[in-house]
Formats: sequence, structure tokens, C-alpha cells
Amino acid sequence: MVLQRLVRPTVSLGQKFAPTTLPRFVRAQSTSSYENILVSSPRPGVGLITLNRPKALNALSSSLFKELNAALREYEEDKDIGAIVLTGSDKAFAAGADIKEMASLTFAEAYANNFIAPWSYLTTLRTPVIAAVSGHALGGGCELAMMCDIVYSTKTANFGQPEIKLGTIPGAGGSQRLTAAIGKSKAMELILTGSNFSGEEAEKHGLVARAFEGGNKEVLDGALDTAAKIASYSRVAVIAAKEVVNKSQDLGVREGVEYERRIFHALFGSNDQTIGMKAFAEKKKPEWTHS
Ligand code: DAK
Repeated sequence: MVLQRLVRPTVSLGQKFAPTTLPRFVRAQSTSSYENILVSSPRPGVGLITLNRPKALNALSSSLFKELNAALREYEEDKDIGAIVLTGSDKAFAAGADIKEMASLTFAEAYANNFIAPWSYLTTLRTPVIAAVSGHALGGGCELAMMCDIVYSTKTANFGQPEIKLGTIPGAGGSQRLTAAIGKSKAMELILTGSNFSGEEAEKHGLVARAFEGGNKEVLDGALDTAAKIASYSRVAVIAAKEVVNKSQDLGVREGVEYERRIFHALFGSNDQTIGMKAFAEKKKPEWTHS
């Protein structure tokens, strides 16, 4: 019987979520050499990355993205990190891709160098990522927030996909993720007019999970609390939960429900499922092994 089953010995995960092949653009980098981001771990199990290019309102330059990906990779591989928070400042989460860097780009350069492709590394992570947004989240900044698993913002945050005003369109998933989050008609209106919308509206439309009063401190505290809570659970169950929710975006309901059931069945093979249910029956706090 499940509750009486012996707990299997913990297998050291070493690298937490090992062996997916990492893209070439995601290289390890010493944290001390970061110039555009700050990294810290303010709560147990939580990695915090703060975009820190204040003079350009955290515009997402290639060098910023290189550092962001390196930091994400470090947290992804750190077995002590169970959730990541990505934030900016009171003034800007990120005001978009770096327009000055992009301005003179030719098609051949963009195509040959796969410009912006490194942005999607975040979406391959198995560790949950929470965006804590205040100030501007425009263009690529809005797209970056939408790549995260949960978006929190201030009520006054300024979201938008203003690319149409620059003679272009969203290029990092904005048209797809915004439409999936808020529906076609509203997304079409926002993308075709380039109109901005507040965090309060974003919460109403379902793009933002929670909109906070106050500034970056308040939304960041909220995000860190949630991240710490997620990090306190079994990593195996958290990875599985993230995986099945994400699958709902790609599969129809019937296939999605079947997929979920298979993963649910698979978790009976984990130590933490045994530990969690046994602890419940014995009215104890579970001591997760992340195995
Ligand atoms: N890029 C570069 N610099 C930026 C910037 C940006 N996106 N946003 C702001 N800055 C810089 C300003 O130039 C200014 O620099 P200095 O002039 O002081 O040197 C400094 O930040 C402060 O900005 P402002 O003086 O403009 O500050 P304000 O408070 O007056 O205005 C603002 C804030 C956010 C309303 C304004 O800065 C603004 O409109 N920024 C641009 C917002 C925007 O249009 N964002 C979308 C960018 S397009 C792709 C994938 C993705 C993308 C493209 C391709 N592919 C796959 C190919 C993404 C595209 C985008 O994100």
C-alpha cells in the first residue's frame, strides 16, 4: 500500500534538472562580472534576478540578455533553488528590446545571427519563474514578463506592445502569448493600436495573476513570498505541476487530461509522493527529499 511503502534512498540530483542540451548562447558566467543585472537569494530556495540598466530603463540589449541567461542557467542548475523571481525597478521592468541596438540591423544580420533567439531560453526552464513588474513593461519587456510562469505587477505598471509605432510587430512571442492570455479581440486591439494598459487592467484581463498597490518593493515582496512557498514544496512535484499546466497551452483538453493523468501516475514513483501522503496521515510536516 502506498502509505506504508518504504521511502527509497535519496538520489543526489547533482545538477538539479540535468541533462537537457543547453543552447550555445547560454554560457556560465561569474556573477561578479554582471554589469546589467543583480543576483541574490533573499529567501530560502529563491533566486532573485534584478534587471539593472537604469539609464536605459532596462532596455534589453544583447549583453543584458547574455547575462540574464547565464544567471537563469546558474539558478536552474542549483539544487538549492526552487523558484526564481525576475524584477526591475520602480520605473521600469524593461522598456523593450534595445531600440538603439536594433535600429541599424539588416535582415541578413538578424537572420544569420538568429537575433533575439536567446530570449526564449527562459521558457525552457523547469524551475518556476515569477515576474515582479512595476513601471514600464513595453514591447520585449512585456514579452519577457509573459514568458514567466506567473506575472505579478503593481496596479500602475505600464504594459504594452507598442511595436506598431516603430513600424514593426512583436517579435518575441507577444502576439501569441498576449492573445492566449487575454483573448483575440482585446489582444488585437492592443497590438494594432500600440496602446498601453495598466497593471490593474492586466489583472482584470487575466494577464497578471495579482496587481499590488505601491511600487516595486510591494510587488517584489509578494513575488518573493510566492516563490518561497513554491520552493518549500517537493521539486519533483513542482516540476510536474509546471509541466502539465504548460501542456494545456499546446494540447486539446482530452489529450491534456490524459497527459496530466500519466504524469500523476508517474509521481507514484517518487519518494516525495510517499512522504507527502504519509506525513498527512501522521499529521506531520513532510520533509521533502526532492526525489
Ligand atoms: N531601447 C533603448 N533605449 C531606451 C528604450 C529602448 N527600448 N526605452 C528607453 N530608452 C532610453 C531612452 O532613449 C533614454 O535614453 P537617453 O536619451 O537618456 O540616452 C532613457 O532610456 C530614458 O528614456 P526616456 O527619456 O524616453 O524616459 P521617459 O520616462 O520620458 O519615457 C518610455 C519612458 C518608456 C515611455 C520611453 O522611453 C519609450 O517610449 N521607450 C520605448 C518603448 C518601446 O517602444 N519599447 C518597444 C521597443 S521594440 C524581435 C523580438 C523582440 C523585439 C524585436 C525583435 N525579433 C525576434 C527579431 C522587441 C522589440 C521591442 O521591444
